[in-house]
Amino acid sequence: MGLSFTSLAPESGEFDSPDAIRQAVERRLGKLLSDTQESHDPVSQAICSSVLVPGKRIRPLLLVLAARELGCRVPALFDLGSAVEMIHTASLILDDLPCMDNASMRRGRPTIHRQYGEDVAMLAVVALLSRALGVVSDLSALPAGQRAVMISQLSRAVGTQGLVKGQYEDLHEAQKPRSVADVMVTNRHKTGVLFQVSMQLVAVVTGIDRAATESLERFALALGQAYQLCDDLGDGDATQGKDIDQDQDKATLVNLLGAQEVRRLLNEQLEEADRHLSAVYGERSALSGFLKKLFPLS
Ligand code: GRG
Repeated sequence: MGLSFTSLAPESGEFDSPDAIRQAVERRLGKLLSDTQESHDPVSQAICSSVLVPGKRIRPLLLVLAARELGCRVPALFDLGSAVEMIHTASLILDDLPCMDNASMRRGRPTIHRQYGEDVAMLAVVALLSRALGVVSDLSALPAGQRAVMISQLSRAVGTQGLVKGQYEDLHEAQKPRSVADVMVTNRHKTGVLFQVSMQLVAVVTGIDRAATESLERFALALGQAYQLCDDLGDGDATQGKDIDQDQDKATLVNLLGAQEVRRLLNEQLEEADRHLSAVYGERSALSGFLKKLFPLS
C-alpha cells in the first residue's frame, strides 16, 4: 500500500486543490529562504538542497487544508506550514546521519551529510530549526500572544517529549523485543507529534474551541500512526527516493506483525482519523476527500 499524490484533481478556488497548495508552500519556502539561496556557503547550500527539493509536503498541506476548511484564509498559513516543513526536513537530515540511520539516499538524492559532510549537515539542522521558529515569531499579521503559543507548541513537539524522544526510542529500543503498544508510542513521538502540532497551529490561528481542537489533535495522531505504517510498508520500495530495507533489524510493526496485519491496522487508524475529522467538519469534507485519495488502497 503506497501513498498516491498523482490523482489529486483540482477543485474550485485559488488554493483549494492540494496541488495548488503544495506549489504555494514551495514558493513560500523559497521566499523565506531567499537569503539562504543567495549565500554560497556550504551550510546555506545544504539547507537549500534539503528543503527546496521535491517532497510530499504532507504536513503543510494538512495544515493549510484544515485551516481553510474552517474559513481561515490568511497568508500566514503558508508561513506556518513552511515552519513545520523546515522542522520536518531538519529531522530527516539528522535521522540520516551515520550515528543515526546512516542513510545514503533521501528525496531521490544523496543524503545531506554525503553531499556536504557531517559537520555541515548538523549545522544545517540547527539553522533550520532556528529559522522555523523565527518564521513564526516574525509573523506580524498574527497577535504576539498567538505567536508565543505557537512557538511554545513547536518547541515542545521537537523536544524530549516529542520527536527527540521518538528518535531516541527508535535508535535504542527498536532492536529489543517490543510490544505493539510500545512501537505505537514510538511512532506517535517520531511521526504523530509533528502532525499533531500542525493541527494545534490550526486551532490557534482559527480560534476553534477546545472540543474541536481535541478532535483535530486526535485526527492528527491517528493519521500519524497510519502515515508511519505506510512508511514502514514502503521500506523495501526502491521508488520512494530513499534507502531500502533500512528497517530490517528494527522492531517495526511490519517486522512484528507482518504486512497483512499492518494493512489492517493502517485501515483502522485511517477510519479513526476520519471519525475525528467528521466531528469537526461533518461527514464530507475536502480534507477527508484528500486523505481518501492519498491512501487509495485503504
Ligand atoms: C527536529 C531536528 C529534529 C530532530 C528530532 C532526528 C529526529 C529527532 C527525529 C526524526 C524522526 C523521523 C525521521 C521520523 C520519520 C517520519 C517520517 C514518516 C518521515 C518521512 O516523511 P515524508 O514521507 O517525507 O513526509 P518527505 O521526504 O516526502 O517529506
